[in-house]
Amino acid sequence: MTKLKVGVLFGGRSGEHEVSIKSAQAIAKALSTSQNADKYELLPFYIQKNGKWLAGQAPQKVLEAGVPLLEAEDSAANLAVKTTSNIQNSPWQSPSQVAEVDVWFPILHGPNGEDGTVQGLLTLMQAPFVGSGVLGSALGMDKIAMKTAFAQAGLAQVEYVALNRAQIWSNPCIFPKIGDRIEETLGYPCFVKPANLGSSVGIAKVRSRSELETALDRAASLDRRIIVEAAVVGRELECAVLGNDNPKASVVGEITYNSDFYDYETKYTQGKANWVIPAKVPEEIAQQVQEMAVTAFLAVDAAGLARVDFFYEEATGRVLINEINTLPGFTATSMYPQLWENSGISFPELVNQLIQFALERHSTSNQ
Ligand code: G1L
Repeated sequence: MTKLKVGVLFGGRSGEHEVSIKSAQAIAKALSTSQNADKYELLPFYIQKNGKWLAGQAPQKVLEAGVPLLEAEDSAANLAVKTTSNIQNSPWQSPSQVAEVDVWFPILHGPNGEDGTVQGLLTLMQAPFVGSGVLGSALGMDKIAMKTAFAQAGLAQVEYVALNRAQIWSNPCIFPKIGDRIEETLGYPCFVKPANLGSSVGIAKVRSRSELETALDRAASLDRRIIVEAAVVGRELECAVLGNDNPKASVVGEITYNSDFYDYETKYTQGKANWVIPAKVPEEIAQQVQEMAVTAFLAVDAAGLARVDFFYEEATGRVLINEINTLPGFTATSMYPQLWENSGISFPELVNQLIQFALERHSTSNQ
């Protein structure tokens, strides 16, 4: 039986380069387990921090070492892509090993942090790939677009105000109105964030009009689109979704924090998190989370996989959706695979199912 060649595309120019290497390592290991080794053959492709695509020995070396390849080390490496002066690092230049791939695992953010870009490239190449397409990836990356899709699907979510850079900067007369609107609809404290989830910088918790003004100005210097969200006091629940048109939800997990750090701000900076899987919540809450997770998955046109994050307000019994992540952390110990492990799907089986869903979606797509 000829094996299916699985192209694992990892590394990349984003800040998540190292996370990408760890995720690719986990996938490579899963492909070599006894249940998968007869069916699949790994073809790794490594995108260096400088944007160069490497195939052959160099990516193998990176997977073995688990650390980035230094730029000085790449001279002897096998370039997956020959570059020309005007099209830098485009995979159609010399698609040698690229053309052999039967199905892709794109384990990276778009070249400059905006997503849907890699998925667009693979779509143009008419190649099957794991995960969401252009639309799902793009909606999963932009908090404003994501929340619009959630609202349309009738999902309860945190109150927010969406803004763009021009509104914040171009007309000083508008600013007091923006401030009033934020204070009326959200109050303090609230969170100012760049809409692009790829960038973790620029998030600020604000408690007054002057802090709000400073934070909006700073956020506008980092992103054209800005979102201001109300603060929620609630437990954080997460649910994994797997499938295409008829996706299934995993058991629900909870992220808890050391009580000393039970503050939204420190949660993200300190990261003193513990997981409880399955979450200790009433059965009807778990069920509601699972239904909302599937609804969110369909609302943004996700495919293959997504992790959906929620707030559970115990005082009111309300479940609010926070965000969907179509590119979740993907090492064997990451939340997404752990949620499935606790739902009866092992990591190697998860990788197998994702490949099968990618093939299914490709053969039934209307492109
Ligand atoms: F290919 C999958 F399975 F769709 C996939 C792609 C990307 C799973 C997980 C990720 N995650 C990421 O790329 C990352 C943003 C966590 C960096 Cl590794």
